[in-house]
Amino acid sequence: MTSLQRIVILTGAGVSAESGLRTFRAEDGLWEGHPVEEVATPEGFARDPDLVQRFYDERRAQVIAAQPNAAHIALGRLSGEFAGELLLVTQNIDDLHERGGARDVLHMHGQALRVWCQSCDARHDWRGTLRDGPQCPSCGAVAMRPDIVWFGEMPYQMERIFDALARADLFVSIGTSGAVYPAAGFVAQASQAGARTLELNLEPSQGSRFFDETQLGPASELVPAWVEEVLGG
Ligand code: BV8
Ligand code: ZN
Repeated sequence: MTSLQRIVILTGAGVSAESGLRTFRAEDGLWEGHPVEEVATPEGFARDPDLVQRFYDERRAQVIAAQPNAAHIALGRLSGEFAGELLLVTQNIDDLHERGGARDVLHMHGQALRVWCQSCDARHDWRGTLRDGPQCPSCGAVAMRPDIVWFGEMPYQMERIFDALARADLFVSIGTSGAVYPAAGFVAQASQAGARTLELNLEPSQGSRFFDETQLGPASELVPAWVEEVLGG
């Protein structure tokens, strides 16, 4: 696999499923009884800020309690040992890639362990709760929300992602249903730019037809084997 110079990886909730963090579309599309789009939208936050703050307080605690699994650890190894260029983009808001050893992870949908002050625009690492209206460490206002990209909001660092997709030799999608855009469109962009495309997923995704190759199985098995292959055994 030494011909590989530039890899872009996109991960979704499936890579953290075996760490006990729930995926989005496994059950009836509800989250603790709420349609995801209801609690993960600016309108939902405006309508019922307390509900949304509690929803993310709960997610933050779950992320802190979770442990990285073999897939996160294998990607951490790749991040450290791959001689070419690697961009690891995740849709996940957990920090399990980082705790698995990955460096420079691009969280296109934000992070559970960060908050964003709507008064002074500062962002802070945050492991506590927001339900009790804590003051912003920078400006003292009680105006912090989760630093998470909700439906209808622009994902982070899209230019950087598009540039990497345009130059990639290989695009790998791991543990995502291909249901949410713009992430779901990355495979088509990579393919049009001439990259080979590989999907590692428990079941076929909505975009499986766009991939050159799809391997079906749990990430904790498929990802370590694939990393081993890339790093030349
Ligand atoms: C934007 C943070 C525009 C919140 C998230 C109609 C058509 C097309 C698009 C739209 C449309 N209407 C609206 C849109 C746009 C919308 C969208 O795509 N909606 C969908 C529902 C149709 N997108 C947006 O709003 C995005 N923004 O478009 O902005 C814009 C333009 C200009 C100016 C301003 C704005 C923003 C989307 C981001 C929303 N935030 N997350 C939170 O986490 O609480 S999205 C959320 O769902 C996740 O972050 C994730 O990205 C996304 C998809 O979830 P997945 O990660 O794929 O997880 P899922 O459960 O779906 O699948 C898991 C997969 O893993 C499954 O395939 C399963 O088989 C597999 N699996 C399970 N276990 C394992 C496994 N695989 C391996 N091993 C296992 N063990
Ligand atoms: Zn502030």
